[in-house]
Amino acid sequence: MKRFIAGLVLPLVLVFMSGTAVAEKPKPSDLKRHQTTPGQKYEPTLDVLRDQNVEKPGSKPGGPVISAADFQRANQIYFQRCAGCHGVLRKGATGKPLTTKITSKLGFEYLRDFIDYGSPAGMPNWGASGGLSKADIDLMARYLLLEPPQPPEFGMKSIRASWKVYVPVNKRPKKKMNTLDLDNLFSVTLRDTGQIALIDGASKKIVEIIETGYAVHITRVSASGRYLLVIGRDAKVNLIDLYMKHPATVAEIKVGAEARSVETSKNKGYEDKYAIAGAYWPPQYVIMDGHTLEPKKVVSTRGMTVDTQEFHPEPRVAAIVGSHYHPEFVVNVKETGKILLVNYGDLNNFQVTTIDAERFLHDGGFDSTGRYFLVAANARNTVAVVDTKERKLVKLVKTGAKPHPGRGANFVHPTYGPVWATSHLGDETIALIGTDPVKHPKNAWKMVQSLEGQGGGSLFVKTHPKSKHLYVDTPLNPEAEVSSSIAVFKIADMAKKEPEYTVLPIGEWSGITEGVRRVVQGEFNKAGDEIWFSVWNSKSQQSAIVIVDDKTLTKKAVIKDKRLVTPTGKFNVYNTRADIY
Ligand code: DHE
Repeated sequence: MKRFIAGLVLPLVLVFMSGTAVAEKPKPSDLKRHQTTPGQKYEPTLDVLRDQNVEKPGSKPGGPVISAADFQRANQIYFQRCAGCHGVLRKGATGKPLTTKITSKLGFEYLRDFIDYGSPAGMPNWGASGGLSKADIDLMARYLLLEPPQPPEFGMKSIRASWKVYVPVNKRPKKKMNTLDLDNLFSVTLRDTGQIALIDGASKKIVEIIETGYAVHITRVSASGRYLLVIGRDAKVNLIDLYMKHPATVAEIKVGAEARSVETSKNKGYEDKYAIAGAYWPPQYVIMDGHTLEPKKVVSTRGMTVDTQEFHPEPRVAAIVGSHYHPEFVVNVKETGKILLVNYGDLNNFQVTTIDAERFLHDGGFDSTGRYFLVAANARNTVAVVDTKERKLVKLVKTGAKPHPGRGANFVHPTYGPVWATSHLGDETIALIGTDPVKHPKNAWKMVQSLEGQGGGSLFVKTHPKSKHLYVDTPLNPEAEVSSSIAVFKIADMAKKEPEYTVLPIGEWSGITEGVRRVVQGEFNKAGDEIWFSVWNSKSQQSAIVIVDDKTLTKKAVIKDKRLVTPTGKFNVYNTRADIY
């Protein structure tokens, strides 16, 4: 039976009626349709910008009166709850623009009621759900009638001023000074403490806790496997040297005020040479020296959207991967829908190939050969495929509602040959896209199968070349049983029309009884015989990592440690550097 989560499909928007604006309290029978869904909540919260003090713009005559303190409070709410969809500058992103030209037409009462009740088209019901108090809703309606404040830019001067080298290259070890099995080490995001835990794959013991940026997000690994690059939401990049007796940060830098992505150069001859980080605010990417993080070049992503070809003032940088075919980074620009092939071969005669793809690019990964890059344009229910060898768009493939692959999962399907998989935030399906244009040309770049999983609210899928299984998480599903468990498909069973899946009760296996126990992001060990899942509770509650034996699908180990606070992403050093997923 198919189960859809109503409303997950659509972005967080205010819907405007043309002409005179009327926002009515929905009828009681309609209130359910106005309920906020998990997909609506999975939008950027710009917590770092939230805490920056910005100047209050002057009110126009007859405009709302807000004290400086109220303005800062409204600003905090806006950056935390609204800017992810409506944009930092209120010019619109996945949500509609909220410029004063528009809001002044709508008027205070309309805005107040809309914020209160939301809309079935995607605007959360902030008041009715208890997300905002009546006083805050009133404040936000007045705030939207003021001109938006502009957070500061962060150009080369600020970037360079934030750059610190703690251990210069000539003071670093010439060879590995510890006994760690680096290839089977896991870098684990401890989201709410702003740290990563390095966990030994064999003993499952935490070997190091390292301070990183605020609400740390992802780890990537340099081509040689020596350096970890970790990015926080405050746009701080940490370069961690795994050769030191005790792996530690050797350099750090801030590339902006808000960021989510980081990567290193992987092309032959350029291994470890460069690093790159992409920012949400200001909208820009920064190319750095791979050994010291010295900033070399900062490039803005502001520009025209691919479809309407209108100017977008704040297109955020989403996923970045390092090409294996050219000295290039593949940089995905979210709001304009452009995929940039940024050539680092000659930074003085800088070349960028722009591929028009689809708006709202978010996350993605390579196919099994490392040649094709597949990225989800999530609010457009599309996966864009780029050939990184020929440097061109191959196809835009329609999927289910709001695809969210992480880096996706590659395996050989019993009927269709090599495929890449993504699950979805907005429905329960898992889309399989054929990736072999040579031996399976009929299936290439088509959704060859849509599997039915546990439910929507999925973020990550995972398998390994040695595994016979595909694992699908559902951490944002509203049902506790679904969000705390994993669905596993046998790849061999996919030859059937409606393959069944096994449910692994990971939350229960963790032995934790408190909290929501959201189970998120599977990651294999180097050997490909076990998969690790985070049991992600809130900061004050116990979390864990549960390790599953891939052959028997049984619990193998549980890592619990008081230092393991809000573990989310896990990055096995070998699999991450070799792009195995
Ligand atoms: Fe992520 C990857 C953005 C919320 C865990 N996340 C990514 C990428 C982007 C992104 C652009 C791809 C990076 C790359 O490949 O270079 N994430 C965002 C957001 O904008 C969003 C929706 C909201 C926000 O304000 O940040 C968001 N992300 C989350 C979470 O809440 C998650 C589940 C928990 C956490 O730690 O924050 C989360 N995101 C992850 C993980 C990856 C990721 C684990 C890497 C997956 C991989 O396999 O590579």
